[in-house]
Amino acid sequence: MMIRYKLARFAAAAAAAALTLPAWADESYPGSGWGQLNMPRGVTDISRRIYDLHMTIFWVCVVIGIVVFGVMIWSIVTFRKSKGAVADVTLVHNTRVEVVWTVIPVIILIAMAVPAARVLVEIEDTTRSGLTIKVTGFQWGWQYDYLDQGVLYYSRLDRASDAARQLMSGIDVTTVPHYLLAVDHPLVVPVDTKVRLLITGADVIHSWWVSDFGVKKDAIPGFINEAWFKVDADKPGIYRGQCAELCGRDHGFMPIVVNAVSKADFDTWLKNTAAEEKQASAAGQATPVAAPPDPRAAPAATAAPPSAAAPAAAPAGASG
Ligand SMILES: [Cu+2]
Repeated sequence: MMIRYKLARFAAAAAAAALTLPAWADESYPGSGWGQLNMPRGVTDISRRIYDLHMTIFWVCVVIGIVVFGVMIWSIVTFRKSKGAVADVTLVHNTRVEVVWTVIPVIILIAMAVPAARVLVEIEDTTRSGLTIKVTGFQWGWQYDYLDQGVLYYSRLDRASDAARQLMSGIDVTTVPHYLLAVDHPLVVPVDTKVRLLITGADVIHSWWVSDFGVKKDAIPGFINEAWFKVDADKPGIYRGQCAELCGRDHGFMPIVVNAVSKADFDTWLKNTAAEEKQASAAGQATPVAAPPDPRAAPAATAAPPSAAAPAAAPAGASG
């Protein structure tokens, strides 16, 4: 009786907790409420394929769980001692049962491996891209290098978030728009274009992660990792991500923002930015105009990113 009462109380508490879940959700995020319990469907074909694969495997697991736990609970209840059940101690080996419980899981695994391998191959296929951008993670921010367009700039936490995050800043972070998820210079890409990313790290391992694109790739010093995405033609917009590899003190303060724009807008932006950079280098400035004037830790900040270009090649070559 006591156990039944305790179980009922536990069930009531669990139900109450489940009902309050949507209240925890931040309404400023897309897919708020229950949607936040799952991964987003995203805005690229590959992100949707990853999502569909994830849901397929999830439902396979749900069915397996129901069958296994169903048989288990039914057996426990039906063959209990109080009903006069006596344990069978003679059954030590049954070839037919063993073959069945080996073959069925193997078939299930193969059935799951086929669609998973297909999506994986697609994820790794970076050929036929329309734009190549080298992404270098550094402590703490990102450098974007449009290799064929001669545009290079740094992307760091935006001023408002940076001011609010300081110890005893006195700023109410809930008043800062996109707190810790905004940058000074977002990555700008055209929609409906296969964008190839060459991802590396300048100091420690970072990870470039934008869940709406289905991209999460480690940025490792001395290595170039590849990734790609192609934003739907009808879904230009701002997409946010974060560094997904614990990379040190300010790991939580190097967000990623991608501005997906129409092809025409992208061309205009590219032309303007390239012209600005040319002007800046003609004027003898050490850093491109697009790089944010960074008031904090000026010597350290300017010293770190330029070294970003070198280490990718050197250590890899040295270590063979
Ligand atoms: Cu990082």
